[in-house]
Amino acid sequence: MPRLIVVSNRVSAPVDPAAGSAGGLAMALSAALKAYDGLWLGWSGDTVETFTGEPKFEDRAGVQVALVDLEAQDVEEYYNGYANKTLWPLFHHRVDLTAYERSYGEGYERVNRRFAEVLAPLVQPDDLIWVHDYHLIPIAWHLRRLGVTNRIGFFLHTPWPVRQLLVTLPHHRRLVESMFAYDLVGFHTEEWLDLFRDYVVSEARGELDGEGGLECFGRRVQTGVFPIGIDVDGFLAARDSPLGVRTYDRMAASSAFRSMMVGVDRLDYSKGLEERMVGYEQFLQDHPEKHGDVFLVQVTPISRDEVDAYQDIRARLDALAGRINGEFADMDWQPIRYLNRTYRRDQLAGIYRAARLGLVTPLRDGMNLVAKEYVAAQNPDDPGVLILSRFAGAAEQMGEALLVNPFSREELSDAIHKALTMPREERIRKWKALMQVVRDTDVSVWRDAYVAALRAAPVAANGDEAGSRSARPDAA
Ligand code: GDG
Repeated sequence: MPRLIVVSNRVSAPVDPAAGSAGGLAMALSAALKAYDGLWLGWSGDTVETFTGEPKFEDRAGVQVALVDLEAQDVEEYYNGYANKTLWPLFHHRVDLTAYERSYGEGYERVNRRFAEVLAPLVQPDDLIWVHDYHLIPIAWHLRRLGVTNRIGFFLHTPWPVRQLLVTLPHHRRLVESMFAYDLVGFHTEEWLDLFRDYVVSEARGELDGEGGLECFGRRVQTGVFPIGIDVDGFLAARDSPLGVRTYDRMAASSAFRSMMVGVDRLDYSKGLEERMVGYEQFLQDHPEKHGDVFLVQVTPISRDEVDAYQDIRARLDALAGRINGEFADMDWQPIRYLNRTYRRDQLAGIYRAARLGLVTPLRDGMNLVAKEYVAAQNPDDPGVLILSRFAGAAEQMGEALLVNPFSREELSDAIHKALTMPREERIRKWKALMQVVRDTDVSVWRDAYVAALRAAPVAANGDEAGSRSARPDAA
């Protein structure tokens, strides 16, 4: 088995896997790398006065990591700027929040080049290189220019945007052309891959080769769909650990004679948190008889707080949760427990298990692992019901959930009522089908399928040749 080099923006392998970390990519990659002789390279999260290009090597719970420090300007332009203020909102169809600053694009290219310069000397002839997410799309192009001929794959954890929105990005064509320096480009769902193909064919005049490949810009890239999953056994072990069980007991006691609903999401405008609360408010208005019988535990760790849009949504959610509690609460009942903090993974598993209903209602989401964790945590004899947005990538696989349009408060209200009154036999039937999907597509299946496809991909790129053959302009 060749060595696997994983590259992502942050190296967020948790020091203690049972504690976990709030982020889908972090949890998936640390689970994926456990089984491989590998190296994980990315930003340390620290800044330095002057970029050195010298990574720090560490062992994190059995995973070898190489940490790169960046300059403050890099963090501002590449991370807070192009990644979080440009590509993230655009890829989640929030053109209203997308910033189109030239300096962000320059910082993005600079940091991608820097990462490539750090990585190139570490690469051995048989290594496979697997790049993750929108932060690092052009890194393969820079690696090719530095003469790296290894197989390089890219996986996008977010949705791919529709062509009509992608073209609002200055230099959209250059971004897509960078993806043709890879040997394999992977997405979570057929829908995201279709949208990528649509751009390549309709905007860039590329062609499908009939074998899962795309030809464009004088090059060919293999494409594929690889739905990510969770580490099912690891998650079940966390659920059944002493702290997982204690948390379940605590939550079960605190929800005696009441049905608990749970939401777990980073504080992000893509997760549909406002819409969820408004849908729940509608439910409370539609069903006064349920007052006092249900409550929502919403676990929402603060995320990307240096970006204005995140501060804005945080303030709006504080106000909304406060308003709903103020309007409906009684002396012994509060409809929403809104928790801006991070819990350990084993605690989360216990919380999920105690919840009669899992609310996963993003407005647009690459996959969404919370949906899979909620299902995995349930008691097979008396499982809860998953309400899932049809706009999460997970909906492509999890059709047995109650699928909803999260933009409709009435649909959300009806789904909550349906879930709370669903007979046990129906809950068990749905849960079994969903659990089968969660098991069949767990994180090791995802990793192995991707790595096998990368090893099998026809080699398209050839070091210097790839760099020089490409017409991709160098300037930002
Ligand atoms: C991106 C894509 C895609 C959350 N709060 C706590 C906590 N979490 C964990 C959850 C889950 C993870 O964070 C969130 O994963 P998601 O998949 O829901 O979402 P993103 O972070 O946006 O992830 C997404 C994913 O990448 C993988 O490809 O599915 O579409 O946007 O594991 O449990 N974990 C702990 N405490 C918390 O308070 N320990």
